[in-house]
Amino acid sequence: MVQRKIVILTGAGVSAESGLQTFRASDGLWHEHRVEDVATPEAFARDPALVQDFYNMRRAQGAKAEPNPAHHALARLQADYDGEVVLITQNVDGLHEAAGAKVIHMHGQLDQALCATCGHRWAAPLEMQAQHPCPACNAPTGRPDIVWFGEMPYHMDEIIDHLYDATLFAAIGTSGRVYPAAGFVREAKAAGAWTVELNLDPSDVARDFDNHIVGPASTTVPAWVD
Ligand code: BV8
Repeated sequence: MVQRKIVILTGAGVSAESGLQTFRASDGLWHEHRVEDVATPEAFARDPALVQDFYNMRRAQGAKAEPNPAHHALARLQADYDGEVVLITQNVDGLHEAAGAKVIHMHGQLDQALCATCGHRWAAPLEMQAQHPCPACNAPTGRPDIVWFGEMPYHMDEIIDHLYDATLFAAIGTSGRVYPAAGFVREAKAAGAWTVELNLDPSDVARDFDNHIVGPASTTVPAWVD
C-alpha cells in the first residue's frame, strides 16, 4: 500500500492576505529596484546599506503580520492527515510556524542573521546595520540569512527526496518564476504524484499541473484542506 504523502510548496501569495507584499505586486516598486537586483550577493557587496534597508523594511512588515486562514489550514492538515504532510516554503516570513506548522525554509528566514565571514547564525535584530558585526567573529559581515539569486537554496537534497516520494504535490500562491522551486512540480509528477496549483492567476508553470483551484488562498486552502 503506497504511503500517502502530500508535499506542499508555498510562495508569497499565501502571505498576501496577512498584509505582506508579494514580489509580483512590489516588483520594481521598491526604491525603483527589481528584487533580482537587490536580492543578490553582488548587490550586498556593492551596497550593503541598500540591501539591509530592504530586509529591515520587510522584517518590520513581518513583525506586524498574523497568520491567515491559509496558514492555519495547512497546520491543521499537517496535524490531522493520516499520512505525511511536508510543507516547503519559498517565503522568508515566519507565518507558517506562527500557525503551528513545521516548515522547510528553502530560501532562508528574515528573523535569522548569517555571518558572511565565519558562517555563524543568530537571531536577527529588527534592524541590521550596513556593516553588522558578527557576535562570533566580530567581522562587520552580518547579513540576512536569506538565499539570494545565484545562491544555492537550502535543504535541496531533503526536498528532492520528498518530491520523489510524493503522492500529491500542491503549489500555493507562487508565480512559478524562480528556479529550482518552479521545477518541483515536474519532479513530483515524474515520480507519479498528482499535482494541483492553488493561485489567484495561472502561474508561469500552470500547464505542468493536473488541476487548478483559483481564488484567494485564505478561502481556497481551508476549503481544499477541510
Ligand atoms: C540558483 C528570497 C544555482 C529573497 C528568493 C541568471 C543568473 C543567476 C541565476 C539565474 C539566472 N537565470 C536563472 C537563474 C536562476 C534563478 C532564477 O530562477 N531566476 C529567475 C528570476 C529566472 N534562481 C536562483 O538564483 C536560485 N539559485 O539557481 O542557484 C546554484 C547552483 C549551484 C551552486 C550555487 C547556485 C535562488 C533563487 C532564490 C532567490 N530568493 N527569495 C527574498 O525573499 O527577498 S526568490 C523569491 O521570488 C521567492 O522566494 C520566490 O522563490 C520567488 C517568486 O516569488 P513568489 O513567492 O512566487 O511570489 P510572486 O510575487 O512572484 O508571486 C506571487 C504569486 O501569488 C502570484 O502567482 C499571485 O498570483 C499569487 N497570489 C497573490 N495573492 C494571492 C495569490 N495566490 C493566492 N491567494 C492570494 N491572496
